[in-house]
Amino acid sequence: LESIFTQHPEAEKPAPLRPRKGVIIGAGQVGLACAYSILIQDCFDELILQDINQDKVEGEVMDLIHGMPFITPTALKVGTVADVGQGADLVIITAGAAQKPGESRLNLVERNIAIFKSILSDVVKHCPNAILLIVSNPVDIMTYATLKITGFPSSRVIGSGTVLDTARFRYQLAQRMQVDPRSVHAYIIGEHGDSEVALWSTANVGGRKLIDHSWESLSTSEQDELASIFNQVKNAAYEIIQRKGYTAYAIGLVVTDIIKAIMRSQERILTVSSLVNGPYGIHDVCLGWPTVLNEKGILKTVNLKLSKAEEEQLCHSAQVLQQVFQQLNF
Ligand code: 6V0
Repeated sequence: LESIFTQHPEAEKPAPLRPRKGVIIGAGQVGLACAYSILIQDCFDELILQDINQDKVEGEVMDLIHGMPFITPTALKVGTVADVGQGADLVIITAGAAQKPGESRLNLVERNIAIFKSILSDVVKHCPNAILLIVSNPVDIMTYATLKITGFPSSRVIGSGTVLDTARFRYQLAQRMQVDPRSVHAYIIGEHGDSEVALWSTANVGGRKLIDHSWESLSTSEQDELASIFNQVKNAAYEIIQRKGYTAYAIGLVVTDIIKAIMRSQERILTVSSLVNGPYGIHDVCLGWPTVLNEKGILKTVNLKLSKAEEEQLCHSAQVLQQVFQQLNF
């Protein structure tokens, strides 16, 4: 094929640009939904998929690669943080064990922590400057465990937190009010799970608060309506898993949004999970909180002004997470 082109006699070699490199560890349902969304939104120059199931990850990469002519190309590879993934900017962890019949949530956490310990020793060795984005559940516990295992600065250890729950909340409210979800400003914080907290006191649309005064000032039917919206948000994953066995597409888009905020230094506010130390007497626990992200990871967090009820719910959520961690053999 050499004869197709005439090389320019004075063509200069371009100075090598440092490629934006990402690694996804765990190419299961969630890892692949992330990979697909990351590829079509052009987040990295190089993306590496790592999984213990070598045949599966090879097949997935072959399948994805055949779509490259339709998108801005990314060098997509099978590999690990110890080989082609060395020096990655971002390492996304979606690896995890699935719950076995009869197994408690705590057993699952212990198995996932064992998996994380084996994965993270290579990450620390070969990607010492990476930002880590944890997606595996229970995400707040796994984010805290990652912080302890790696010793990385807490500004570089981020969990997907309640970004997905916040998206579900905005979607439900938007449906009810018939507006675009992007015009609804409302957050879910705390645990990504049963103890999460809806910030009703600050929820607003078009500059108008959803609750004018306090929750107590609402009528019973108004309270019931809002409570039902929040329950749909909280139970969304159970409802989906009951029908199709897992959730993947929305978390894939969530992860991509977090990655774009970091790689493009957007300084966006997202309710990621990270180490919280101080506000409302909450110490030494990772949970979802409105956080500003840039190319260095976490830049700053919002000083929330919570209602009394929200404060109590958030402190309870922090306690739930701390209790899980205390029961672990860590
Ligand atoms: P899955 O489809 O079972 O994929 C897990 C993958 O991890 C499999 O391909 C495994 O082979 C792989 N794996 C296991 N051990 C290792 C290891 N040591 N190294 C590399 N790969 C390994 O699960 P799925 O993709 O559905 O879910 C993954 C995780 O994401 C689970 O913990 C979910 O609970 C969690 N989710 C988190 C969400 C969030 O909002 N944070 C949302 C949805 C799911």
